Amino acid sequence: MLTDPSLTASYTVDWTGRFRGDTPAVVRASTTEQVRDVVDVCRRASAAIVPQGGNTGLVGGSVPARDEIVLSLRALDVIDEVDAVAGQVTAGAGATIAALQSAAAAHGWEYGVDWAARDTATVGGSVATNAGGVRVLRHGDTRAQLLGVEAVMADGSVVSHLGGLVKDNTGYHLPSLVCGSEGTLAVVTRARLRLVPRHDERVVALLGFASTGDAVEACGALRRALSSLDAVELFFRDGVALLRDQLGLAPPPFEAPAYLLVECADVVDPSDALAAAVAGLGAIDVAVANDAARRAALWRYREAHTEAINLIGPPHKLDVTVPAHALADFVASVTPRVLAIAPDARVWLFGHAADGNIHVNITAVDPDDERIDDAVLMLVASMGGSISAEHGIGTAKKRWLHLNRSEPEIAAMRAIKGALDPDGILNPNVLLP
Ligand code: 2HG
Ligand code: ZN
Repeated sequence: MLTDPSLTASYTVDWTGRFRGDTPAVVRASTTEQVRDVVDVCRRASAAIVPQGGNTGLVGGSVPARDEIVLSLRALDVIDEVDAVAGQVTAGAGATIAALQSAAAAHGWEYGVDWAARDTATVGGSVATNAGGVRVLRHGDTRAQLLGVEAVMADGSVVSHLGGLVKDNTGYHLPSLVCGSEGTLAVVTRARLRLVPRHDERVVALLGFASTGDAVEACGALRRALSSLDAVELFFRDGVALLRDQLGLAPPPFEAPAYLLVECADVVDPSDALAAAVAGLGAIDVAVANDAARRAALWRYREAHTEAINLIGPPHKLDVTVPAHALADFVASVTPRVLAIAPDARVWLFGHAADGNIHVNITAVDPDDERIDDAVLMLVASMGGSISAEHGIGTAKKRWLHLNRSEPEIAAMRAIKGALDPDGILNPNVLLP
């Protein structure tokens, strides 16, 4: 247990520096029994808990906003032997996504969910937030990988459902409910995860387009043509210039108003299939990378956006989805909407094209100016989109939950929360308005 503020400091602020809090204590559990004991003690003392994994979340969901106890799960990092026949593994909440990837790879499998914070983000946090990332188009989100969880409930009981049965229709599926509940219903200690076949033959292409509309059209065509498609990521000319200014990144091989970064992966080299699919897309230019170093260099143009923006931040981070047919329109209209409120704002757009998931980052404005969030999230809702695609609600978005969830839905969520955590000790300040 850490109580010295110089030791607890890193647990009380998020990665962006936007969300800061305070805590009387950080408890670092290394077994499920210890987690249970902490929950027991906290319940008896009416002390609220914020469960925390890698603390890479971007909506203030893992920071003690109101002096909660921080329950760090990072030390529960054991990854059991991969079941190479079933293609499954049980991983501790504190195992990083990168560690999970290497354990899977050693047995001829991969984990299907991946994103830039892989070296720090943990299995427990990814389950709690239903993390998405760059491969959702192929493998689905975290919930789609989740066969079971072990979790400590608010009453101190431990539910354990780690048998890994793929077909198991025996009532309410607690793992699915806990997944995406942001630490409000249970503390995840272990997860049983589905793996996907390892695809070692990879090719990455950077495609330039004259407009967002062209890029969106191309994304649809690539999805229809390529069964090996792993990722289609979208970013823009101004974001690339920021990478140059803030990180000193060399410019990409060509300039374009809009970029798609496309990755194909298969057991046989997918290069020819990708080249054939790209030929008819109307891209203004194309760069292809086959070897690992050049592939990573192209990926950096996309993955370094978060880091570069934070250097001029902290930003408003709005992680939204809009339907495919509205994506180009959204990209065209969101910046003018923001500038109408804050003429000096800088609006940075990038994201996961195939999911319609755009990360709207806004800098050069007061991080607390909620008029900005209002404008963007209401535009999203008016287009039939979601105010949180993959980052969750946390403390940052709960004021806007009603834009996506009806009164009866919010009432049902409250009823579930009340039933499973009647004393309100599990992450009580996130998610529900
Ligand atoms: C990504 O896709 C992450 O890189 C972070 O979801 C997005 O920084 C962001 O807004
Ligand atoms: Zn993302």
